[in-house]
Amino acid sequence: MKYRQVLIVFAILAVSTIGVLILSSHRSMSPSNSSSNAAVSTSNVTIKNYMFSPAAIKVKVGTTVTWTNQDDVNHTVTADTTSSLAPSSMDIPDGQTYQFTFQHAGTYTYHCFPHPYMHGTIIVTS
Ligand SMILES: [Cu+2]
Repeated sequence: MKYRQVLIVFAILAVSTIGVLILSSHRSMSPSNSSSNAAVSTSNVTIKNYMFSPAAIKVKVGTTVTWTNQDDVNHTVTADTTSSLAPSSMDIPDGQTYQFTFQHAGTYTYHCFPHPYMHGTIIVTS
């Protein structure tokens, strides 16, 4: 009877130890998984190889974001929704920059007018 109780306690300990190990391994995996999708805290976006990099950034209200074109073709920063509160550049030639100051919190998605497959997102928080 005593031996059986010890066995049961041992079994419970073993199961809970395995459970903790599984949980902790999942927890250690999640940061690397989420960071690949998460918006980067920066106010600088590089345009290179027909991509906005980082594609998704996050800034505080009042931040001026600078886009720098490093391709030898013109790109634009054109908000998906037309609004005076959202960025809308003219052509940005190679080596030139465009700046926009975000005055309102929100999520701003944008693209490049000549290359609509180029996409970017700015998450502005108060
Ligand atoms: Cu472009």
